[in-house]
Amino acid sequence: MGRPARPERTGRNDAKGGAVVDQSMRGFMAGLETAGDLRRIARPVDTRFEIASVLSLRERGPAQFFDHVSGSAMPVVGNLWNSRRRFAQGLGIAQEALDDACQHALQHPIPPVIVADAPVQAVVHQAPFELSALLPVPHWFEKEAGAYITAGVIVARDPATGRRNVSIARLRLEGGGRIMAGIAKNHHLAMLAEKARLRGHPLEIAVAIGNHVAVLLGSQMYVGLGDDEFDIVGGLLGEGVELVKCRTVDLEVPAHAEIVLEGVLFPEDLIEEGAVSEFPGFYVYYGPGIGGEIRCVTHRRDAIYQAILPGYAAEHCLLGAVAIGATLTRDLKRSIPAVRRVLVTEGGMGRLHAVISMHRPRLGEGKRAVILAMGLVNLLKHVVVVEDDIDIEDPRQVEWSLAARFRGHEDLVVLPGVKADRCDPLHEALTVTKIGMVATTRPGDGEAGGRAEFARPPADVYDRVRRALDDY
Ligand SMILES: Cc1cc2nc3c(=O)[nH]c(=O)nc-3n(C[C@H](O)[C@H](O)[C@H](O)COP(=O)(O)O)c2cc1C
Ligand SMILES: [Mn+2]
Repeated sequence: MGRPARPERTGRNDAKGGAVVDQSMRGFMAGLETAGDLRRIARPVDTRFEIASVLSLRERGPAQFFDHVSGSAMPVVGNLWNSRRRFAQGLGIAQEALDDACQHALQHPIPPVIVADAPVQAVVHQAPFELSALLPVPHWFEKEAGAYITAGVIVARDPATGRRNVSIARLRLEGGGRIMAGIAKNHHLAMLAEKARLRGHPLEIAVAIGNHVAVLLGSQMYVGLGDDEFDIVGGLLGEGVELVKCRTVDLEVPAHAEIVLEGVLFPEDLIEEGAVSEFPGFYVYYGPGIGGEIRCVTHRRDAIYQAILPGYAAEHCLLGAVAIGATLTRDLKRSIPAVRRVLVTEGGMGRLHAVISMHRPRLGEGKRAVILAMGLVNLLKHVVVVEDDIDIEDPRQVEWSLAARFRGHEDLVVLPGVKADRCDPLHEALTVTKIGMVATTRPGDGEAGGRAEFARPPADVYDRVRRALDDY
């Protein structure tokens, strides 16, 4: 089986010596604005619930750029990466090539490049400061106790191995430079915090805000503990992501980001979170999060603050969906070569539902794929398997498969009482019923005279018309 080739890309710049690809978020925004796909909002907006309301009412269309945020000199951009099409545009490829680009990046990671000077360090603020005065951080939802940074890509180092980790966790502002991070226990960042706690040290972190989609998408890839997500970012960009050394912590951050926060997490310092929104759209009550402190903020001279609408929202769901789908495609193919592609769907909150396409699976092989996928990704609970004649991005075709190829008595897999993710809205004592539906053909389907013989005009006429279709 051929390895996916790196798709052709556009959007290169002519910078001498440095990056060939524009690694900034603002470069992409300029292109969007030219294409009429970025809406500028001149009317002053409040960080308290007003930005949240606009972003949720305009969840899908153009990116939203808030020029005037009350009490802040910094503008805010939201709903920037809210479709698969945008992701592809950001990577300079066609939408159909997004999957292959992710596969290529996972198979051909490219290490970062360290640069000496970075636009993101043009302005430097040292503590003490009031973070909410420096940054226009939105307060999103009514029952959440404070404002959350939602697009912060957190860089940290494993205290035991020194290996880097890159991921997103929302950070709540707690006053002054204080923050709180609610991190799932199974995430690498939580493991690093736990290692630091056992050593009796704080965990240094650096948080990059205002990133190229490659950085956001790379941060979401399910790679192993010790694997540097920045290498995947490089694979997505087609060149090493440019990093600059932080001013006050022993970490490196994307040089082309808009804003960077440098500081520490105190793993012993637990702060009760209360209600927080999660991707199912509901409030959840996870208990205590980890406290921390930001001691230095650097940013571009005219920095733009990026906000990702949390909860059941396209951008939040899709960043996870595309990354989880890509890692599952890779992992399933390794064990079951008939697997072609895995799509984690947006309706399934970008986390809980997947469609797997397979090429002529053997009897029972679809069920094997279902169980393997659920075993690999704790979150997955409803999985549909279809044949590779189906476009899995088209829900109509997937449903057609269920109508035409799925027999409930034989093709349904029901697994009650499987360990669930803490985010599953239906879990009971952290277990849930997981279901697989295998809607693939069986040997003999489609034979002349059978029930699944497609009705078409005679092949000679049909093919002749197809070849000359433009003439009709
Ligand atoms: C917008 C956004 C917000 C997220 N917020 C959180 C969060 O608050 N807590 C968390 O544990 N994971 C959060 N995640 C998911 C993690 O970033 C993701 O699972 C990541 O792969 C974890 O990587 P790690 O295991 O290397 O730490 C968020 C993801 C996105 C896209
Ligand atoms: Mn990781």
